[in-house]
Order: sequence, then structure tokens, then C-alpha cells
Amino acid sequence: MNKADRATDIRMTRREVFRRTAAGTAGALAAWTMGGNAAAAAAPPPARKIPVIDITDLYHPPQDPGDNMDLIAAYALPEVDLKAVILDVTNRYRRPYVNPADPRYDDPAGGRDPGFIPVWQLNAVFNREIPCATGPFEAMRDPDDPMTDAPPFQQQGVDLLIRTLQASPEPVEVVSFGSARPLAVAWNRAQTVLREKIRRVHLCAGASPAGFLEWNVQLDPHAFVRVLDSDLPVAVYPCATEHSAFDLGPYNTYWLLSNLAMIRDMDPALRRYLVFAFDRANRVDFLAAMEEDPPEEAVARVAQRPHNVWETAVWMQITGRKLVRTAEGRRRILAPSEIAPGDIIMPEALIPCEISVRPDGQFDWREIPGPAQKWIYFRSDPQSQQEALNEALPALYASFRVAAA
Ligand SMILES: [Ca+2]
Repeated sequence: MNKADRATDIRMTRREVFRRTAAGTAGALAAWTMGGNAAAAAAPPPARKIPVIDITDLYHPPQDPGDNMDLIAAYALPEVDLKAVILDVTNRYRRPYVNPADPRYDDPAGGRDPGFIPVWQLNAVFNREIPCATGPFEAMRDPDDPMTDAPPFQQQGVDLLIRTLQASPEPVEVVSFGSARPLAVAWNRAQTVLREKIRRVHLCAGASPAGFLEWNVQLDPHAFVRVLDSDLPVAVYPCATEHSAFDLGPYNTYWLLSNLAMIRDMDPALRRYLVFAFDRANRVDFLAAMEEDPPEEAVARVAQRPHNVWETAVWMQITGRKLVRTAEGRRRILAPSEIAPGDIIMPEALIPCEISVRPDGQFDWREIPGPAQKWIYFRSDPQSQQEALNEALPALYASFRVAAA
């Protein structure tokens, strides 16, 4: 697609947004809307934390260091009670992977393993004991595959997911930032537990509209199909549009953070953790590395990197946080209790829908009046959202502290 086509496409997308704005569930969603009231501004933060299980395709050394960065949110957001981290690893990417017949999913930088080390680093940094285990490395053979013959070591992630749900007194939010294989396999083994104990699955994968086989889906199409075809409550946050995973559409989550200068404003321990990951530090004393500042040239290298982000929308929906422009003109990601009169909210929503998924993992959806068991993510103005998040996400990450509250 050339640039002119892309520009036309973006205009079409905008028209689509305005059409939606005139009618339908998203009818209330203009570009920015007034929010907040005096009572909300004075309200205390919620007393009960939100239980979350985080399924992530986190590797060490990193494949997408965005997964390392995103895991900080799971530990640091004050609303979140992180119950477990399930590592979702695909064997193909544990080694360099090059496919001349289809280079779209190549990763010649391979040579990596499940991301235990970044999880132990954050456990050390935050003084937490979040359990962590890996799921099966190979793809499912069909959507009903329970994978009971996978090696016992690789069973631990599915077991931890099911056990954590069983042990929770209340339903849990389950986020999935990779293939969704651990969740699909757990569903094939323990449907009653998952039905009772999952409040909602937040599935960060796929493309909308259909037309592009997105990375997380191609990792294990059967897993994605199984989760979408289940009767679990699932909110889908497509990474990609029909063109690519680096596109700004109304129904996908991608945005570009222009640089990582924010690491200079972050808690020193979190800066060490991020520089270790992004700069692919090769020291083996990975916990001592959380106690010593990295060389300035390493910090400078990381700080100037642009960074692709797909995960912000998931955390905002789970916590109820909003992207706002404050009366002073600052853009921030705020909890409802922090939103003041005069703050302007960037509308985002989960639209109730029906989803029909194809065997290759591409899917179509249709808005329904509700009640629904499936939802699709919607943002009213992707370009303005990206601009605002370039200020708001650094401010949020700079606010994170590692000391226990
Ligand atoms: Ca990921």
C-alpha cells in the first residue's frame, strides 16, 4: 500500500468513526468528552484490588521488550492485585527463525527462553512473590487439544492458571498478550473452573477489520479460535488493522511512543530493569543488576529508542482508568477518583458484539445491543490518542514506585 492509499484509508476510518458517533452504542463517543464531577474528584480510591492473571509472551532475552515494559504495569498499578504470571512461549522463536517462503514472521535474533528472569527481577524489585510458570512450547494440534502429553515442565503454566483461579474467592480478570495457548489449553481441561472464576478475558491479539494474520494469532491459530469460540466472556483488543500491526485504526490498540526518555524520570530500580532488558545486558547476576545503575551510555541508548505499544488499552479497561486532558492542558491516564471537573476524556469503549472466527484465526464481528459475551475494543480518535499517550504513559510510568504501599 502506498502513502496516498494509506491517507485515503485513514480518512475512511475517520468517516467510519463519525458514522458510529451518530448512532449505535458508540453514539456517545465524540472525540473528547467532558468528564468528572466534584464528588468523583473527592472520592477515595477503591479499597479492593482487582485480581489479575497475566499471560504474556515474555522471553529472556527479550523478543519484544514491550512485554518487559508492560509487566511493570501489572506489578505497579495500585488497583491491580497480580495473582500469577503465565509465560506463553513458542518453541519456534526460542531459536533464530527464518522462513524464505513467508518472511513476515521471521525472527533471526532468536536464542531465548521463557522470561523467568524478568519476573524474578520484578519480584525482587517490588518485594513480591508472584508465582510464575511456563505453558507448552509447541502449538496446539487442533482447537480441542488438552496437550496432556506436553513435557511436565511445560504443564506448569496451565496448572498454575487453573490452580490460581480455583483458589481465588472472586472472579479474576485474565489478560493474554501472546498466543492465548495456556488459556485455550486450560479451557480444554477445566471448563467449569474457568466459567466460574474468570470475570473477563482480555485478549490482546488479532486484526480488525479482518485481512491480516496478526503475529499473536499466527503463533497458535487453534488457541485463538478456541478462546473466541468458547462461551467465556472475552474482550478482544486487536493489535492490528487489516493492513498491519503498526497501524492506527479505531478497532486496534497500536500506538507509537516516540522515545523512551521517560526512563530517566522513573524509579531507579525500574530504570535498571528496563535498561537490562532493552539494552540486552549479558551479565548473569541478574538480581545484582537491579541494585546498580547501568552505564550512562546504556541509559542514553535506551532513552532515544522509539517504542511500539499495544498493551495500554487493556490496563485502562481493567482498571477503569481514562485518558484525559486536564484543565491545565496536561494529558494523563487517571483513575475515576482522580478525574476533576473540567477534565476532558478521550472516549474508548468495549463494544458488545458477536464474533465469528475463521479456522486461520481471522475474525469478523457485529455489534449487538447486549448483553454480550464478547466485546471489541474501540477508540474514537487514534491519532489524538497517540499524541496524548506520548505524554500520559511516561507520566504514569514515572509515578510508579517499587516500595510496597
Ligand atoms: Ca507480546
